[in-house]
Amino acid sequence: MTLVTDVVLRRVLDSRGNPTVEADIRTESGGLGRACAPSGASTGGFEAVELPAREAIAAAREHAVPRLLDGVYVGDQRSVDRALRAADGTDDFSRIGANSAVALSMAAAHAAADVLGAPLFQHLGGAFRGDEAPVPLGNVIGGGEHAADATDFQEFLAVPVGAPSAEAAAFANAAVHDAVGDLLADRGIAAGKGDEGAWAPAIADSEALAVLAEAVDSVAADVGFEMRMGLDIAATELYDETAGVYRYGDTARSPDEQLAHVAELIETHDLVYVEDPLTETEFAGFATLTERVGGQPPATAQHDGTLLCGDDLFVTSVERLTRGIEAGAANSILVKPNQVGTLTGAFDAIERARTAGYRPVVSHRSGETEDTTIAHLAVATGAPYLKTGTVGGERTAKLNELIRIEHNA
Ligand code: 2PG
Ligand code: MG
Repeated sequence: MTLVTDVVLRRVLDSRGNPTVEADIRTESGGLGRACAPSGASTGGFEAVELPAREAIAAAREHAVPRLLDGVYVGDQRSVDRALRAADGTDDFSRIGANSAVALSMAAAHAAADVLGAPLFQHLGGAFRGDEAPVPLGNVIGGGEHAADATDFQEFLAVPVGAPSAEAAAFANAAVHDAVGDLLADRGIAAGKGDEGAWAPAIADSEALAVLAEAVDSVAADVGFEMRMGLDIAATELYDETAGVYRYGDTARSPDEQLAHVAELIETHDLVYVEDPLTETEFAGFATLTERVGGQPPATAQHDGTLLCGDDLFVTSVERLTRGIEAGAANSILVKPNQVGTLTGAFDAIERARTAGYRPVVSHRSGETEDTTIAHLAVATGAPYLKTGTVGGERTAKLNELIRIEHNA
């Protein structure tokens, strides 16, 4: 019933106007699944390899498609992903490209859901999901690799911890985005938008935090539930490996100073979420920081301390996460299916995280499409957070899908 009978790969546009890979998978019984690969700008050094779209498509047509057509059932996701791994034959998908792999892996899952006539999250295991939908994390101010001449930190996030629903949270984040725009205008600060639709003003991180705090407080007063703040520091991008320092424009922080700076920001601003505060090889530094702030208040429904999330540190890899768990590094993992190349890889990372009490945060990439798979993945796995921006069609595609899922629509 669910045997793969046809696979099509094409180049489509992503939100930066770059080519990305889209996959269509058809089944024997007429099921159709379609998915697109996202693409990062601040990619971790240990991620699975993205190839130029044309190259990835050619390689996948040659190596992966024949295997998928050779008796693979879309309903058995592990066997789909095993076929992709076998077709690739490397550890990092450098032969067929993690972009082709993830598009095919996700398209197979969509095809299986289509055959079942069920929403994707149910096929992925969401029949036993809890009552709570994931809370969207809203990137409202940003710089780093996502915008030139803006903040040093990559993302300043609104975190609607007290939202009664994902829908309320998504609208609250959009209201914070709007309020930040007004506050920047009041201060006479011009700002365009970065790759994820966040405001990208040329201001210091401290001023961005002050503006965000004001916006979050005013929206919290309006909506009547608790809103907090978070950061994605994306510190790998700030780290100068040769000099062994974190660079902030003309100034630099040693690894100890960086750690102390982040700990102080968490304490002063009651940050509830901090991603990649240190560079991607700093398991020991992550462990020190986690010990210092990971189990402390602020307490929220999602966690009883600040979530310290590893993105470049873990790259959705069970092996790197296990190393982190053993070292006590971080207490949360960012989950991006394209970092590992398959849905199975993302699921296994989430499972490993859960057994160790690490919170999984399912995430978009800075380069996105209208694909909504991550909204289903977050719901299916009961992830407490979904990081997927606040405004812009490729971001609202996921948020609106989350709202539909919450409404059982
Ligand atoms: C991140 C992501 C998404 P990119 O660092 O978390 O916000 O950015 O896709 O550029 O790696
Ligand atoms: Mg990140």
